Parts: sequence; structure tokens; C-alpha cells
Amino acid sequence: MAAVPEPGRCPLLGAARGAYEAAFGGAAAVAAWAPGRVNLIGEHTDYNDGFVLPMALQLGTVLVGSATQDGTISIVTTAPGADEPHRVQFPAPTQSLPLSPGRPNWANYVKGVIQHYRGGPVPGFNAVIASDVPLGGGLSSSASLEVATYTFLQQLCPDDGDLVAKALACQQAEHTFAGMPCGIMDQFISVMGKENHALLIDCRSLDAVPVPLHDASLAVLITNSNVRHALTGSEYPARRRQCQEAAAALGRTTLRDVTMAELEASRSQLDEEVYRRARHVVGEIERTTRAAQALRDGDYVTFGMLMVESHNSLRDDFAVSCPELDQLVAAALEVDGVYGSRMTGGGFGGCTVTLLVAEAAERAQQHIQEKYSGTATFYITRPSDGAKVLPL
Ligand code: GAF
Repeated sequence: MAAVPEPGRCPLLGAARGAYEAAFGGAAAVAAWAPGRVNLIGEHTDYNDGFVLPMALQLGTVLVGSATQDGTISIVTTAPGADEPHRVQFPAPTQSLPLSPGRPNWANYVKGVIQHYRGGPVPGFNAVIASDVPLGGGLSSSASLEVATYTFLQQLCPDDGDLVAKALACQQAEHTFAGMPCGIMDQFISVMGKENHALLIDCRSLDAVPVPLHDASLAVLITNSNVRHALTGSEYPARRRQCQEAAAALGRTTLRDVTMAELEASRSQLDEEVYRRARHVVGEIERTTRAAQALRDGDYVTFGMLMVESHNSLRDDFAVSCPELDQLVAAALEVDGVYGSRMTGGGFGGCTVTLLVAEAAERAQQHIQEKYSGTATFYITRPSDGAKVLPL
């Protein structure tokens, strides 16, 4: 597999415009695109005020559409895997009649963003969604839909253009309309992504430092396990609570303020499972800043070693990996030219990310597929810019 097309030239846009004409007649007036992401390291640290190091993908979600005069919002999705029905219609929200979540599920991300939009009032509009981010694959299909929706609305009724506030509004949409108490990483990178760079994001201050990632001898290989275990919905909030419990037991607001030495000294006061969750987070925050420095230094060996430590910690202490992800990581690490590999995203399925010498990419894919009990999908992608308006 898989060279990923540039968004401007991406077939998504043509397909979305065609679908718009078929659904609504006439041509769409505006188009917006927002990327999915892969996190290189810094997992389950964002909601602990820690550091993350994601990059925006060339895979993303497009919204094309036009404002209407009748106060009705009509949206069609063409995204593969979206639940039925694929067309929804509802009145644009007012103060007295706000939107609320319901079915189908995919529409909740759009409704949530409309409800939390910072400009407005949002007029009626027709729109079509198209996406090439695998749904539920751990590459932030949800954040990419949220941020694409927000970017689309900015064309219809501009807000003040504050990008951090935009990411936060999209996160709120996910909390309140999708019931997922996510951190800020996915929405932030989808808004702020920078071509040829990963971003070291401080999830407390929301400062982000670009870290160059455009060495032609290097490749980032994403491997989709194509499994998603049902636990995800309940386990994520459970991990969040355990992290809060650990921080509170140590007299801190978040685990960002806890050192490994303090954690070790307090081990006997903590429930063993809670201690292990905290050990992952405190270790991962430190690994992430070290990994960013290693990337800046071109020290891929250290970076790869930190990726493997991260995976082991997510598997053993944070308990969010699964046999399929462990298999994919183990297989990747057997390939000559691989620096490191780890699960990426929330866990319980989804994808792994592997850093490797570019010329090893072909044989890595072959070897991983041979060793994997399921069917994997591979993506090689460069870091992309964040959300943008697409010219029509
Ligand atoms: C999911 C969440 F949405 C992110 O905020 C982050 O917590 C991630 O899991 C784990 O690092 O993608």
C-alpha cells in the first residue's frame, strides 16, 4: 500500500462535490478539510496536563456545502462505515431550541460542533461529508470530522479566528454530543498540524512547538489492525478516573505535577492498579519530551527505544493494548531498519505507528502482514498541515 494523496488534489473533494450535486442539485459554494492524526508518542497524557507528540495526516475529512435561506440543516455522509441513515435534516439551532445528540451517531459530531460553534448564528445549510480516515481506526476520524465541520462553518458565519478556542470547542462537542471525555490532542493537532513537522504539545499551557520530521531517509508507517474491541467506550473514562484518583491521593491536581520519585515513595498508599496507571502516565510524559529532543537531534535509535518503552507501558501498566496490537508491534520490531513501534491512540484496537528507514517500508509491510493473524491495512504518510479551506 499506500501513498496518501495531498488534500488539495485529493479525490475526496471531487467525490464530495459530485455527491453534493446528486443530493441537493446545484454546486457547493464552500469546502473545508481537516486531517486525522497519528500520535508518535505521549499516550493518555493529554488529559493529565502532560505532553503529546502527534502529527497531522494527509488523510482527512472534507465538508462541501452551501448556506440556504430556510433555516434547515441537511447533511449527507459518504464516509465508509458511517451508521444509517446517511442523510439527516434538522432545524438550525436557536437559543430556545438548541441541538441535542441522537441517532445516527456520525451526525452527533457535526451537531455538537454546530452547537458549540463560537461564531454565528449558524444559518441553514446543505452539506456533504467525505472522509478517507478509517472510521474508529484510532486515527481521529472524529476529530477530523469535528474540525472540518468547524472550518466549514467559519466560511458561512465567521468566528474570531482563535485557533486554540476552535480546538477547545471541537473537544467540547465530543464531550457533550459523543459522550467521550477525550483530552485535547486530537482536535488540537487537526487544527494546528504543520507540514513536515510533528508538534510537541504541552496540554496544560496549550503551547505547541513544531519538531521537524522531513528526513527523506525516514518513514512513518501506520498499520491498522482493523480490530476495535468493545471495551473502548467504558475503559477510557475509567482510566481518566484512575489518573485523577492517583493525583488526588498525592495531593496534586494532575499527574503532570507528580515525579516518578514521589510516585514510588507513595506506592504503598495507592491501590496497585491505580499506582500502575499513574506510573504509565508519569513515565510517558517524561518519555515524550525526551523523544521530541531525540527527533530534533536526528537520534532515531533513541526515539525508537522510547516508542517501544511506551508500548510496553501502555500494555503492562495502563492496560489499553490488545493481542492484535502487540502482535503488530512485535512483528514490526523483527524487521531490519525499524527503529521503534507502538500502539497509537486510545487503544483496544486501531493502529500501530512504526518509525523506520524509508527503504525498509516495503519489506516491513510484507513481514507484518505475514506475521499478523488478521488483515492489516498500511499507510505511509508525511506530516500535513492542519485544517484548511479548499478552493472550489
Ligand atoms: C483518544 C483521545 F481522544 C485523546 O484525547 C487521547 O487521550 C488519546 O485517546 C490517548 O492518548 O484519542
